[in-house]
Amino acid sequence: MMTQIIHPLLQRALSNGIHFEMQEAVAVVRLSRPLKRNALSDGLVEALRDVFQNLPEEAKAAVIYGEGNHFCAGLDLSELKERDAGQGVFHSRSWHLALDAVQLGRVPVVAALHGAVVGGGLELASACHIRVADDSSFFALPEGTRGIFVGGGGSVRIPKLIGVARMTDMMLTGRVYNAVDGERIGLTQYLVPEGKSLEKALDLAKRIATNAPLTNYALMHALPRIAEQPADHGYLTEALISSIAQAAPEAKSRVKAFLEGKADKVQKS
Ligand code: 1HE
Repeated sequence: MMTQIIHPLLQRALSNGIHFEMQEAVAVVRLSRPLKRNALSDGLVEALRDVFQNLPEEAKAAVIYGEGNHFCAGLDLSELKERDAGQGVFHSRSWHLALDAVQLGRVPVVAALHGAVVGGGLELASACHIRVADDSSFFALPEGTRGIFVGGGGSVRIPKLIGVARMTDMMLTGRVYNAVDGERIGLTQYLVPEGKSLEKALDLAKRIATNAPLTNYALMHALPRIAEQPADHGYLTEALISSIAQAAPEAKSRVKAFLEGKADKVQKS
């Protein structure tokens, strides 16, 4: 059962094409411009930033999904007006701020994908920590054919998922990946039957919400940085963050519960 929470800091977001509600400890964020296939207008990008920068304290994980038949059709092309180079830089940087608020916020974010996940929509999905696709999902970067380039952090995030060669191919040739191939190449981590991605994403987010907050924080903020450090720096950063995590009272009580036979074992899947 969903309960709607109108957080004062989220008011502007709500009037700009975002729907927001809490389900237990999960913030459920819906792109809500179905008539425009959830195309990301400047207002919607700002709204995303506001939502993820101001999640209620009780949120321990988040899910983002799209209303209608598609997750997101990318940049709202009707707003693509003549911009000089400086304005273009600021526009792209506004996307960076918003999608950084998703990726580097307070809680892990699970994207529930269906239909078109294209252009800026794929950039948004790439800023999330887990991507769950249903069978109807398809992935493309039509920027190449529109005569533009990714501007929402896609050239940083997407090659980390699928490699530079595959992203180059998508943009040069307009290649579209279906849901099965999207999972095969690493665009998504989960593939579920059509209509089931939101349910699966919510299950995962509820589970994530039960983790020790410091572990989730380390996974969001330390792991990606460690992975980009030279190995000797990475080992030191890893040692520091793991020692901080294991010193927390929450870690002590969880390990104690396992040793006393009171916590779940790892089960063969
Ligand atoms: C839009 C947009 C949009 C739909 N901006 N209005 N993204 C693209 O190049 C993808 C463009 N969109 C599509 O290819 C298709 O619309 C979809 C495959 C996503 C969906 O197809 P469909 O048949 O369900 O819908 P439709 O009939 O194409 O669109 C319905 C309406 O949404 C229609 O408006 P209407 O007033 O005629 O009803 C479309 O014009 C509108 N619409 N997509 C504006 N993207 C930070 S840089 C990021 C750079 C990019 O993202 S470039 C890639 C842009």
